[in-house]
Amino acid sequence: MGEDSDEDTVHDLCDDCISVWNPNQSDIDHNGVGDACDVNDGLIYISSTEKNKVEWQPENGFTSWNVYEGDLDVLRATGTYTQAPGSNPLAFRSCGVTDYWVDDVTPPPPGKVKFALVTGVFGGVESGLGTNSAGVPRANANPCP
Ligand SMILES: [Ca+2]
Ligand SMILES: [Ca+2]
Ligand SMILES: [Ca+2]
Repeated sequence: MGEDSDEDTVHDLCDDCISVWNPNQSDIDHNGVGDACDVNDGLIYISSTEKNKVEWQPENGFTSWNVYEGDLDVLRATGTYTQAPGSNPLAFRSCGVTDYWVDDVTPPPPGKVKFALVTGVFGGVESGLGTNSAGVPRANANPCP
């Protein structure tokens, strides 16, 4: 049996990202490099599974990052991915971040689910929020200034 360095149940010889736990092996641009490792696919992969931190990969081509956090129930009810800060207890926005993480100071209370989306910024131009499950670009209703 082969070695499985990151213990994601996919042996190193088959793993498209040997050093990062990615059991689903997703590879959005089908280049053989898994989304969890690929910093050239335009997808800003959120890697953190920690409770009080949002962490993402340093995707190439951006100099800063905007982080949008929100209440999943509000997203389901309204379709709003970027919820105005203060509009609900879980809505939060971090703009112009130059690290690859933000501390998440407002973890959700029991029974609530919080989500985070990260965009990249280069030359004053912000990337999109990706697409929804139907392939439609997510709208940014409350972008960072
Ligand atoms: Ca892996
Ligand atoms: Ca890839
Ligand atoms: Ca990427």
